[in-house]
Amino acid sequence: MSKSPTLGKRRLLDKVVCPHCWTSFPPEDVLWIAESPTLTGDMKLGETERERFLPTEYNAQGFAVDAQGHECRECACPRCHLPIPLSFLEAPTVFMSIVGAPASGKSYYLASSTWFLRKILPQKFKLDFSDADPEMNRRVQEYEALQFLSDENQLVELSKTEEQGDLYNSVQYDDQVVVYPQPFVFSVAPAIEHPNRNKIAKLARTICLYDNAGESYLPTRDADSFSFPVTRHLGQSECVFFLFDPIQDNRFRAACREYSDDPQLAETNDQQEFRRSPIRQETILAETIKRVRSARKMYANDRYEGLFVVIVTKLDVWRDLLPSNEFQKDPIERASYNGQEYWRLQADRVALVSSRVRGMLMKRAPEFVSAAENFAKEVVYIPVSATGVSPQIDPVTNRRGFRSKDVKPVWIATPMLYALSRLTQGLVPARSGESQ
Ligand SMILES: Nc1nc2c(ncn2[C@@H]2O[C@H](COP(=O)(O)OP(=O)(O)OP(=O)(O)O)[C@@H](O)[C@H]2O)c(=O)[nH]1
Ligand SMILES: [Mg+2]
Repeated sequence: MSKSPTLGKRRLLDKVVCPHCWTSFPPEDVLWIAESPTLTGDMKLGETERERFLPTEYNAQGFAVDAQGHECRECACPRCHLPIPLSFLEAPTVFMSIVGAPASGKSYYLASSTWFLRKILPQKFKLDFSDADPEMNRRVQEYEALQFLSDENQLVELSKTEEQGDLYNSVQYDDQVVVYPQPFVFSVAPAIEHPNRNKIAKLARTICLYDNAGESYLPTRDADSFSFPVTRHLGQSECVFFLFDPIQDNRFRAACREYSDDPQLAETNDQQEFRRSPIRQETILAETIKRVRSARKMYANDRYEGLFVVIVTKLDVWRDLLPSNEFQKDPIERASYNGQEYWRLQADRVALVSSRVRGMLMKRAPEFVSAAENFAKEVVYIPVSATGVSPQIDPVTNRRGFRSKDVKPVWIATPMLYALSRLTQGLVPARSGESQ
């Protein structure tokens, strides 16, 4: 038995950031979760949770051994005691936040994009893209299964993300309870066939994403607080995906009605029916900017150094507002280098579409564009449709939903491919204008 916390031959990072409470700590401080069923009870998480402990013994593979002699496989944060996948100790984490108004399409975007990334990344980019912890990602998997694997004739709808419930974890600190949002965690690394497979230790990343209820981004006092820090991942995020839904904006709605009969465009004063908030999306952007600034302790004139991606959702409804026929295919292509074929992102095509979408937003929501660009150094506008079609209404039950056979997302993997190409090195190659 060894006494070293090196996790066998694995190379550990110098610093780990907890995906729950965002505390950073050296990997040797990580707690382990007892494997033995008799070792239960944790002062922060309750009596039914398995014991957390700082090990004194490790086996030859580098796994901690609990007081009953069982090999442990799971780690926990030394501050909040919530579980941390081992990949957080090994591969640098890229934090990303999905932000937007209620019903702007965040959960549909998340489900469709992860579903397609699970295909495109291995098939085209020769990358492994997997759940860093399937238990933590259970909700995303449920969304994906509902959207893509349901009975093809049945109308299904993803439910609204709640502000409480099983997407949150409560931690007891002395006399204070703090509620954290559930992170979704993915590992991305070069697969066997990837030309840089030998650099896996350098290139592998852990991706940590959050999907809040839109209400948590509204400028109200109890949306986010010390004991309910549900959007404080913004302080860590290297990439903010801000979802702008044109059909929630009156300046777009009238124009969209000329081209689409999506029920979300119906003239109804019943905000509840389509879960729309009366608070405008520019206000939500302003509140997000305020929170990022405060979480990152930025000065008034500092600009956000991360990537700010405005994802303009529900493209199937407003596509005719763009003078563009760019969306038949994903912006990726096959290329070759030294006789070896590979796939790359057509970043120049994304930039062209971004400038068209920016022009469209500038015409109808100029204050949104100017606030985003004043805040972040790099802003890109990427249109997507998570479904490719409008929701249908079941004549019998009057419920809305989509049939899995109709769902054909458009450009859905583009925001993440773009983010990976900008924020990681060597994982997703990109064609810029010069390298054609
Ligand atoms: N036409 C069209 N409708 C969409 C699309 N994506 C989502 N919707 C509709 O928009 C509604 C809201 O989408 P959600 O993904 O649940 O919105 P959200 O931002 O997660 O909302 P909250 O969880 O309340 O914050 C859905 O019920 C769908 O009917 C799309 O790509 N096209
Ligand atoms: Mg949601």
